[in-house]
Amino acid sequence: MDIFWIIIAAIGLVLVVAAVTIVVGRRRALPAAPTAPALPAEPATEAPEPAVAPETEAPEPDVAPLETPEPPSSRLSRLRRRLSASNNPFARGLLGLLAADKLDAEAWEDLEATLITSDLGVGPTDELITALRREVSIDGVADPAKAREVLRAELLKLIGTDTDRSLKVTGADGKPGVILVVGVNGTGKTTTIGKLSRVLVAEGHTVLLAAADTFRAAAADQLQTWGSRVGVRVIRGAEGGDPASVAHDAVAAGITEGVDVVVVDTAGRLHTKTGLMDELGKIKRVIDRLAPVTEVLLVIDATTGQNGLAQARVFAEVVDVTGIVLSKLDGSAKGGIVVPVQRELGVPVKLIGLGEGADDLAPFEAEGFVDALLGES
Ligand SMILES: Nc1nc2c(ncn2[C@@H]2O[C@H](COP(=O)(O)OP(=O)(O)OP(=O)(O)O)[C@@H](O)[C@H]2O)c(=O)[nH]1
Ligand SMILES: [Mg+2]
Repeated sequence: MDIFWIIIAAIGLVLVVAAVTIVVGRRRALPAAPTAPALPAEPATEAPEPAVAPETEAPEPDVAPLETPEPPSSRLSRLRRRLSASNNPFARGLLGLLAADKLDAEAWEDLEATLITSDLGVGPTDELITALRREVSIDGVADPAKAREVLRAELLKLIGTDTDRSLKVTGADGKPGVILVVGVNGTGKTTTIGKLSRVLVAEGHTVLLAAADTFRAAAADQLQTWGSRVGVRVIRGAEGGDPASVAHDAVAAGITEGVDVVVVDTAGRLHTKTGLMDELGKIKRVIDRLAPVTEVLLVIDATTGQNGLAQARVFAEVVDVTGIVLSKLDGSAKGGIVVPVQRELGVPVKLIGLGEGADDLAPFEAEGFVDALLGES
């Protein structure tokens, strides 16, 4: 009997121990939620943002490295393809003549039509055809090598080989040279000044630009973009401000800073000749009082032909132009325009624009131009 009770007690003890073990074990397995407040963990665990951005996050300096413009002397050879027959009706007409094995009346008429279409003008076309007929056409048969030679010589004669086409960029008495750039709107003045400042920089000159086209703020911005690429400063005024005062400030700054050349951009959008005369006249007078204008460049868009030339003539009447920039001679250009432009305005073409690229401006040079038109000899 005693043993029976001892066994019952032992079983009871075992059961109690087992129950206690299970309960304690379960408790341990439960998440320790109450003791560790794990709830809104995000804000607490992330490092607090510093109120002030750390020094290391300062914005990158917005200064692009300065560009090195191409030396002007190598440009025409690089750009000659843009004047070649595939791009230019003038060159195409001339080469068509060279390719003809027989120069009959029809061939001469075709050539004449092409030359007129290429804006060579009626007078120069007559002169060229007369000279060619005299020298090339022997018994109605053309000798292509001879034709090329004569053509080259006659074109050079029309364009002029002993003309001084250098830019006057040096002022007197230690003052800067001043280049005033004028022309009908859209012809390429601002672009030309941008490209020209690169030519001047490549030649080792120090340059200052004057945004005296105060019609639109965008005009000054456009100039600034060009200038900043080669480290050239732009003096600008308020939109709608007095262009002459911008030109004055720029030339005055140029004198104080001792720069070599100041280039002045102007607006082309003047509707009356009187308005144009007043504005350009005032700009020029104001500059001349400080440092004489050494060069007045008239920009003419070669694609506008005789019409563009007629518009350009108004500028030549109100200001003494000393050189022509013939822009946009690439693409649809009509190279023949060089001849009437010089003849009618009595001023040499000094620079040609051959594209929208930064270094697509070349010094004009008769031999290089004619050789580019006629292709390799
Ligand atoms: N293809 C080609 N485009 C050119 C050349 N020169 C200028 N242009 C383009 O002609 C357009 C007008 O040029 P701008 O320099 O703004 O002309 P702008 O005379 O200053 O014009 P305004 O300030 O309005 O009087 C631009 O799109 C130039 O990129 C060139 O030689 N060839
Ligand atoms: Mg402009």
